Amino acid sequence: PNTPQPITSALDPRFAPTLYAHVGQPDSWTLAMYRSHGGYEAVKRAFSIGPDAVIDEVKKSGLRGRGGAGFATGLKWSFMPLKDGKPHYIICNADESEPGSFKDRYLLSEDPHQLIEGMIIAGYAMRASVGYIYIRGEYVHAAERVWAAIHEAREAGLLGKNIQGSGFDFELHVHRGAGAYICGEETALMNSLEGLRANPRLKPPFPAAAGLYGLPTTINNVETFCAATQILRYGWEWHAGMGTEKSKGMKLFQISGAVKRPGVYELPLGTTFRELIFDWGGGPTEDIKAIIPGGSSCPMMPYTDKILDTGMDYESVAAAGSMLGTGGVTLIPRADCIVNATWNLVRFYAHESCGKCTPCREGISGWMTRMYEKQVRGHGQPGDVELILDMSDNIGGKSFCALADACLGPVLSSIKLFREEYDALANTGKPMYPARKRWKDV
Ligand code: L3W
Repeated sequence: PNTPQPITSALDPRFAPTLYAHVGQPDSWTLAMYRSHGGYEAVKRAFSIGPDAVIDEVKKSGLRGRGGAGFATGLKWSFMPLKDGKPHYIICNADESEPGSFKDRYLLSEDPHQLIEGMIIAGYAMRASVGYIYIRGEYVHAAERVWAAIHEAREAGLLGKNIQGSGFDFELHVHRGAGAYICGEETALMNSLEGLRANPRLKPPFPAAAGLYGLPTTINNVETFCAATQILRYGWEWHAGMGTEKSKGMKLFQISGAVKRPGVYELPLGTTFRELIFDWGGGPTEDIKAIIPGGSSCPMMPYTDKILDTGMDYESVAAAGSMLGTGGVTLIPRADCIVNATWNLVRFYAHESCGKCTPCREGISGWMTRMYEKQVRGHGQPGDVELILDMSDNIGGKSFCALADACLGPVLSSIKLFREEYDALANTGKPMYPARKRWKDV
């Protein structure tokens, strides 16, 4: 299960090769191969322009966090106090676990030096001397590749004391998670790194003020660090020249579900859903009724011409009523019972709840899961949908972190879009679309 799946990554020849340019190529994970195509030139440039200019460059590039929130990266980096004399940390969030998201795993396993280079650049810019790469427990193969790449980089003098005569000391460590989605929440991740139970912390204070061990910390996603490498290599103008006015650069979009060519596609932000699904994904395999645009936490959208023609950038997807998130697009077939499909997601969030706060522990893991099971097993009663909505109202915005709200994304959107399916199950106990045989049932 830890062997990478075949990659259907496709680079659009109209755009300069970037993050996935070497994914899938022989020995792409080795230092020799990485250097053969200009690897570690970006870090040299960073050392030559100085830390403040690096932050300025990332700011001007318009890069926004690729883990789901889309927060401005340069701004986040500039929050780190510079003259406090305390140790600073940077962390790479490689706990990719959001259903529908599978872009980071290939960056980690196929091009780990791109990430390491981005982290050296970020560490230099933010005066951090230690970086941690927190890798999802199930990504065994990816963790081994990253660990080996760090070893190679250290041997080559790219990590350690006085890197390449710059006077900058930087060390990197890999930390493997144990398979909990909540560890992708940045404050839970820091607790986990500290050896504590992975319960989220209250924000503010944000990590730049009080992060790992209470010290200034910046956490970015794998794709964000890799994009920083490319920005330092090609310059901010190159990055700012792609995408839309407020969503700049290329993005790793993932497509899965009922589509002919599922995979990861590197395309400019603002590319339409239609282009991703048809030109790159080869089109749906059957009649589709809903799209999840950015990983399961993002509300479902109807599969209509209007949505298909919507650009995949932070603003356009928000205007269409959802979120771009990680860019993990999932197509839901017409013939699948939406209540059953949503129950699948509810069970995921229920299982991954850390149990710290009552609305999530009792609301999602308890009440919501049982209500969905009741419907899907055919024991629904009139009034159940109203009860689910009432429960959602008592959970939404009242939990400690975003996990419970994330679960309500698919719940509320599926009720809004496909109320008739919910009513049919609640009132008659019979789904409008009976469960189909799956490979595991055959
Ligand atoms: C300083 C402020 N820093 C915000 C920082 C904050 C964080 C970043 C974004 O969740 C989303 C979530 C999921 N001063 C600051 C500040 N920051 N205000 O900016 O913060 P935030 O709170 O908007 O988001 P988050 O907690 O990082 C991430 C969505 O992503 N999502 C999740 C995907 C899951 C994965 C995965 O498994 N790998 O990516 C998908 O859509 O719902 O909204 O660093 O500290 N005033």
